[in-house]
Amino acid sequence: MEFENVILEKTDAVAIVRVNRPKVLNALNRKTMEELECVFFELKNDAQIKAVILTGSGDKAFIAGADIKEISGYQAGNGTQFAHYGQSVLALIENLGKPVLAAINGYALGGGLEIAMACHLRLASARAKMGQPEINLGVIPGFGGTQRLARLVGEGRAMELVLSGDAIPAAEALRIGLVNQVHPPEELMDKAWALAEKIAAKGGLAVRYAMEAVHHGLQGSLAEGLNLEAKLFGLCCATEDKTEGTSAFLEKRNPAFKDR
Ligand code: DAK
Repeated sequence: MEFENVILEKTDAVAIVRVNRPKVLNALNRKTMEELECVFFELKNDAQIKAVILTGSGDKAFIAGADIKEISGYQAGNGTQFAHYGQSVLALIENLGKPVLAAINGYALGGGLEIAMACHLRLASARAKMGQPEINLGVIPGFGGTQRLARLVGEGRAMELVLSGDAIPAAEALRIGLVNQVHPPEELMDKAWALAEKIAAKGGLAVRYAMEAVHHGLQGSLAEGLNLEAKLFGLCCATEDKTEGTSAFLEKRNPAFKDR
């Protein structure tokens, strides 16, 4: 399927999704959000694809936020509606059942940082800058930023970023745990690709259950999380991949997982 603002490439088990509006630093308008929804829905249902990289076109921006021109016309009703819609697209990414790696190749601001935080892993270019500048526009983050940022970096740091509107450099983002890795700009995509391929070679069910245990476990108490982990561990034990993985270890060979 051809899209106007999103490019989808698939190679073996890894897909790259590129937001492609470089003239406005890949800002997210409604059409781009709809195209991302279509693309991620397709990737969720594509059994060949086992890991996804999300990035932005050009060398300046990952995504510089929601399209300010578009949101300038919003009133209370369609503002709330847009926020709910955006949150549903980010929830689709977060619950894809396969890892999505954000390759943050430049500015990740506002909605851009929010979409990166809905991804499972974040790798940044050393040139990237990240922040929640919504406060400078008289609004607050509307795509889950107030919630996911605090969960990732803690309440104090999230409060500082959301209230100051300041953007922080990649090195600081790494220091506070907002991104997993920082790389020279020219190496970012190779590093993201290598990590995506590494995860894609694992058993898909174990990857899915591991993501579910970490992510959903954090929503409740420790006891609930441990209970969820035990349940998912039990499900892993019923898979062919567990038989293959343990046999391969004992037979001193590489496992060939089948995601069953
Ligand atoms: N939207 C629209 N256009 C944008 C844009 C954006 N977010 N960011 C950049 N552009 C456009 C610029 O207008 C400019 O267009 P032309 O003037 O060339 O036509 C072009 O991209 C290049 O940008 P600059 O000339 O500004 O480039 P610089 O290198 O000088 O500066 C910058 C780069 C990233 C520092 C600067 O562009 C900037 O500050 N951009 C805005 C960043 C920002 O504030 N992003 C957060 C947007 S707010 C909501 C739901 C969700 C949200 C809000 C409400 N409700 C449901 C109500 C989410 C809000 C956001 O994400």
